[in-house]
Amino acid sequence: MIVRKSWSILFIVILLALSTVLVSADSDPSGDVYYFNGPDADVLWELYGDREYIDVTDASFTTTASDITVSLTVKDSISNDQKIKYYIRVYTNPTSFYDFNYNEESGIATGNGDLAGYVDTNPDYTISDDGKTLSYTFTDLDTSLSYTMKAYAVEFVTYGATYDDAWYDYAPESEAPYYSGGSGNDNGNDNNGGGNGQGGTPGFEMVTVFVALAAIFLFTLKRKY
Ligand SMILES: [Ca+2]
Repeated sequence: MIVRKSWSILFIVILLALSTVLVSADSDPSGDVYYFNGPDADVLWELYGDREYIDVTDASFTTTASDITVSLTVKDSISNDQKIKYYIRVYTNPTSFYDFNYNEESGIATGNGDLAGYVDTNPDYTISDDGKTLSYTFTDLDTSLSYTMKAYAVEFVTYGATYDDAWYDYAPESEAPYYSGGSGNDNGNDNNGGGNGQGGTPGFEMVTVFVALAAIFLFTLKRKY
């Protein structure tokens, strides 16, 4: 009787674990904002350094059975300046993606390419109590697909510009147009996070699998002793 009960609980634990979350997170150094000199410049991108409100420090997405929650954290706080925009994308390929964009206290979420059809014109986004993290949950998606994240913050020099002089910060760094694929050859102090995010492949943390394995281990111990 006890054995059967144990196995039932174990089964439930495994089911719960497998159906909960997959987290992919990328931290990003601070002080690594780049300046885009405009489409006609000889040098398009140069390291700028610190820039309030758009210095991304973390980007992550969490996948559940039907939803994907995306988050972007900046060093100072999410700004409502009209020249500042925040973009978070999860994509299955370069032309198929879900986008969440935020600017001036309003946002929009869309599906594009193979993922077209998702439109949320009044998205229920959240900003954390400390003002640093912007989050949004895409609902009722096919979460069995393999998603990759790309997030960035941009501050345009001129209001209304869409491709002009501006400051940018990307996470992970490998998604940036100025990413050179290595460390130490971008004039400076970027990529100083050691192995964290270097190479930029978001690592899926199989948190739930470890939970399940730990549960199995504990139940086995209990049954033996
Ligand atoms: Ca940064």
